[in-house]
Amino acid sequence: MTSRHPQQRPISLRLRLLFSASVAAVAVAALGTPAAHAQSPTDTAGACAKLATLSDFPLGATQITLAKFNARGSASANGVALPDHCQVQGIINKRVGVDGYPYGSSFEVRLPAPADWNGRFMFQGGGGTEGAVPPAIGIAGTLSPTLAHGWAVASQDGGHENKDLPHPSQFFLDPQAAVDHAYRSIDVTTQTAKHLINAFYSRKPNRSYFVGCSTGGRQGMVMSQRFPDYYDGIVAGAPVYDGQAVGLSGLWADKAIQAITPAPIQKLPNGNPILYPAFPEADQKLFTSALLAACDGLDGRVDGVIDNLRACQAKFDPATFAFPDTGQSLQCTGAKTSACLSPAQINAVKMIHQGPRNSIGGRIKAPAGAAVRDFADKARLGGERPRALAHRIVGDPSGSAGRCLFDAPAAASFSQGGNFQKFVCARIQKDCNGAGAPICLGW
Ligand SMILES: [Ca+2]
Repeated sequence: MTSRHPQQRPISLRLRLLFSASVAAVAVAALGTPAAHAQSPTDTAGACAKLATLSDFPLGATQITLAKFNARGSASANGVALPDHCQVQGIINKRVGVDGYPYGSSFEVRLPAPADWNGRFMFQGGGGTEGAVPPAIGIAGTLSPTLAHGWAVASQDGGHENKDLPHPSQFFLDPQAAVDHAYRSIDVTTQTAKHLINAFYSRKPNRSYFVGCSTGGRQGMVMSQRFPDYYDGIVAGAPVYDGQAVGLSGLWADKAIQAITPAPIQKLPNGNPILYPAFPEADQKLFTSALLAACDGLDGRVDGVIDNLRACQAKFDPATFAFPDTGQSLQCTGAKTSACLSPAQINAVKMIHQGPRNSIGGRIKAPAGAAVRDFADKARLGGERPRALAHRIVGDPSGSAGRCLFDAPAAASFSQGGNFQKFVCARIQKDCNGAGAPICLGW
């Protein structure tokens, strides 16, 4: 493995080994190699303690904060007792961000005793916007915890700790933290984990795998493009692309449903509104049955799956649809009953399907994955062109601030000078914050 910085070479689109989860599970299970030598638990504990004083890390700014030997059975995961292992924690590039909050890539590496090590290394991918180091026990489907099967495992926090921040999305306002979450944290953690493995076992892993789902799946794809030499195999489960499109579309849908939720809107203990009464499950099922009745057969097979989306979009208008067998219109012509949806519900569905728009009807993000690429932050996804709005939200997007959020791209025209992040925050607050909560957009 080499440890070149991503800027030092062109992006490679080579996908080294991209498995489906099931194929990968079979493949990696067949690649085991016994550890070369064995040590007693006492030796293992001593070797573990020595890692606390290791100094020649590939990244200079590395601090080890824990090097602890855990005896077999002292902890368990998924009902499986964890083996003797060395638990190492640390932080790389600890610093204060431009927003004044502390940042750095915190990581954990768990190393089974040399006698138990199968010679392999697994990186356990992150989830959501990260913000905490998950226990590096080796979450990998039915192989979990892989630590108990002899794997050395690493995990990390994406370069920020939510406990240190006022909001989980705060880190998007620090450019380095955004890059850390995009790809840098998994890069430096990989290098550091392999260094620790080499120090602990006196040899490199003979096979290395990246396993992740959701954000971890995205990280797997980023690994394949930016760091194709790091891993012999990658399991990229349900990779999340274009998080901005997903986030904005979700917020837009919440807005549409919230607008028709009967007042007073109840709230969960955490303050989030309960929007379920606007569109309860029975009404959701009614809509689904109408959609299937209109579109299932358009792909040539009535199988409960709509494969011809374009034809469906051209044909199906929930405001005018009537069930062919009963003639019942989907939209109520009178009072709301269990057999129809109110015009307000139909309108909300059409708004959601239309996707986020600004106040003059301009498209911000296309729904259903057809993202407007100008608004995709490719840096966050591991690509090369960090130029567009990230649309990350700090604060409460409800109320007037939420309305202004969808006009935010207009502010992008002011991005050529000065500190864009602060400017957008200030502008949104100045224009929209009279009755709403503070809101800022990250870059
Ligand atoms: Ca079908």
